[in-house]
Amino acid sequence: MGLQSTKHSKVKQANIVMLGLDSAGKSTLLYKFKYNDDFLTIPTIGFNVDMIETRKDFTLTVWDVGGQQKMRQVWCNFLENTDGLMYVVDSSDKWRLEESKKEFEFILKNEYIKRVPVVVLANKQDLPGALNAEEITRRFNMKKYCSDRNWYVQPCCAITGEGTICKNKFIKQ
Ligand code: G3D
Ligand code: MG
Repeated sequence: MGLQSTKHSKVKQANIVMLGLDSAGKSTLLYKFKYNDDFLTIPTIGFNVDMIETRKDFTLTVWDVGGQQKMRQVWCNFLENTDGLMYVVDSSDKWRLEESKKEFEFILKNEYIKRVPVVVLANKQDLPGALNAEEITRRFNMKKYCSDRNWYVQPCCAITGEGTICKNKFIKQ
């Protein structure tokens, strides 16, 4: 796998799958990446997909897959040809943190994304009591569960866009 480019085009392209529980902020992040704007989101039924031009010659195809219980069962169908996984966490939702972690651990076992780099987006940092990146790193057992791949935990706020542009992604920890 890796970056794709064709003979006739110098544009490189990578497939990014964005997962996380419902309401973590995936669709808000996607709109922020794409339009640098706020959107009124509605719960995603199925998935959204968008191309994001990061530079003139580099495009990310981002798959934003619904996070409701029913959709989690089909997450694995989106993982073939994935170059990077973005896992979005509502850092302020302590009640569902364990549930989110379980889904994360489960998806990491999938063969298609073995050794694929992971960025955990510790979203909703603007909300009171939100766990910071260090705490999410610890709670998600990143060092243990991602020991076979490059990973990074990025604190962010999809509403303001803070933390959504990071130069050091996919640093091996
Ligand atoms: P999802 O695609 O992961 O299911 P959405 O989540 O993007 O639909 O977002 C779910 C709700 O969380 C939305 O609010 C959205 O505005 C809010 N949200 C997303 N990111 C942030 C953030 O960084 N900070 C705060 N405070 N809210 C955020 P509603 O009210 O429409 O349900
Ligand atoms: Mg959504």
